[in-house]
Amino acid sequence: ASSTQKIAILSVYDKTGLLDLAKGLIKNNFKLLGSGGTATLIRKNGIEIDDVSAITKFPEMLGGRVKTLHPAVHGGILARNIDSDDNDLSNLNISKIDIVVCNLYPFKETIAAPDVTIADAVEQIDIGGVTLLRAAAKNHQRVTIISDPNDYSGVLEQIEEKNEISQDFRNKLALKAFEHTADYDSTISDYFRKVYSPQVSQLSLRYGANPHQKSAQAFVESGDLPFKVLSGSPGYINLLDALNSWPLVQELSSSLNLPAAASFKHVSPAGVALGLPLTDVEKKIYFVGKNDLLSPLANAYIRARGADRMSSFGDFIALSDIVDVATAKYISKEVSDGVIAPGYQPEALEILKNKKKGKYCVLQIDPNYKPNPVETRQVFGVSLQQNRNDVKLDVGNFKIISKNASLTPQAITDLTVASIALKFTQSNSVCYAKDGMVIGLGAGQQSRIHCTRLAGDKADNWWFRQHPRVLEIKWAKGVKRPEKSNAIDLFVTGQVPTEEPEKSEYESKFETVPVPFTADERKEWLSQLTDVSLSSDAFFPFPDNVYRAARSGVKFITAATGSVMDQAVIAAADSQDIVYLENPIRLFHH
Ligand code: 93A
Repeated sequence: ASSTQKIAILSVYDKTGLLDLAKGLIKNNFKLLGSGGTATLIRKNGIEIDDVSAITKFPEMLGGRVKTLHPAVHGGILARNIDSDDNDLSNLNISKIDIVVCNLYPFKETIAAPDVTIADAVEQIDIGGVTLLRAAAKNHQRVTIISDPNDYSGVLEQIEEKNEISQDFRNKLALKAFEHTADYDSTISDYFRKVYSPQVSQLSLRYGANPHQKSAQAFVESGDLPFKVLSGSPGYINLLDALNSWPLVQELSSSLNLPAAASFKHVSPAGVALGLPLTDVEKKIYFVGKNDLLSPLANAYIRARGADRMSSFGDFIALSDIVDVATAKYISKEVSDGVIAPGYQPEALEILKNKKKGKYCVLQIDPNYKPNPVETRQVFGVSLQQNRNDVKLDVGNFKIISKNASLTPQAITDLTVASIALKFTQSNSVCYAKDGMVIGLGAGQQSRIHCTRLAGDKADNWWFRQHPRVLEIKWAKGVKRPEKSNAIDLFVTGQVPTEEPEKSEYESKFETVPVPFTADERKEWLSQLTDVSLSSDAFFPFPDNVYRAARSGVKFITAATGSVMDQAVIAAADSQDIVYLENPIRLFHH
């Protein structure tokens, strides 16, 4: 080759458009070099091309495993237009390569076949091609890398028009090549995770969000999964719940130095609580038996499960501490899907393993696991990336912006519980907390006042469940816990059925049907609910939220500011003598 003649090296598995490209390059005075099959096809069609072995002085070997891996090739590709590189090349009699055309062995297509063996898959791992792509892409300052047949015509057009390829086009082609090799490598590691690392760094799931959504799996791209499956087999939504609820209880427990529990449903908490002692009334409304074992962790879960028994039905549980027998026994009596905790006492694990005929999902999380600070997910084929919301909430240092500034230690605790709960709740969200537990949470509403009402209504229900008339209910024989919870919910929300057949169904649950509350009775009972704390995951756009909260005994609020209505919102709080803390951090979560 004369020193001015440009050189293109071609090595493609997918030979689409190859002949037209080769013809075009020849027409523009390029010298062509090709690997075995590529050169053969081009030559057969009467186009002049040399074998790569003409410059390597080595034959292809190992059945094609080594074709282009040679300093004559990679020196020619990687050399810059600088004197020292030019000297090296001329000393070793190597020519610069200007264009690399390469696409890779069909690894993806190969492993898609049903009976593929590991040996088949291994043979389709392209080494030399990836090296060509990466070397040429690295040196895109000088070299053009074409990895996609769709770019052949664009390259030829530029050569025809101005006898060169623009830097801008070379840059884009280099990016495309890097994306191609990255995608290729991730396909390879995905394959080997499944064959060499199931249950360790990869977990196949029966299906995704719905039974028709196949190919579901959980995996980490380095190291091992941070949890072990001790029993059952988690589903896709179980894992969404587990991986949102665990950091919640971990953060809450370490913030307040008490055991913490969360009861999740559909990726939001139904209940969150600290392991504080239960009153006799609480024991009753949470179905704690006279002789039931209790422990701080059991108390935490009993309260988390009891806040909103309707929403917690079939929950996924997170526990901050090693699970003891008391906690496992209480869980064993409730309808629940699974649990995540840092460990289990052997006897507790046996109890949980026997739940749901062995199908109860028991996960053990590594409490020292630190997730990557950058998190990425895909929606509709587009990747979205952000830093994790790993901010620490320090409610005690939030600024008080109301007239009433008498914050109590209990309120700091409750505002912390509510705010940390919201950090892991689908937005919009508003949370009411009291005595170290969530008593009402409104999640996933587009309107803030709807969150405030929903959470407030839930807090009211929790309070009405403690009314003597509910505590004194005489149940018919054989009525189960969930049926009791459903009937109580109708009773306390004032939705007692009046029409058949629902009326009879409802009444059949009781030995004596309780008399519905009058409006005055409701008002009187609700007026006794007080010292409730409320957190909102973002600012209140209107003062209506504050008035609604006040009707459920809210005396402490923390929310972000930044609304045009801030002043009206604070004025509303002042009118209700509420202590209002400015949360400097918005807590949206999706
Ligand atoms: O087995 S390889 O990894 N060893 C190599 O040195 C090598 N060089 C190019 N595979 C190699 N290739 C790949 O061969 C290219 O990526 C392309 O997919 C294929 C083209 O082979 P042929 O020209 O023989 O059809």
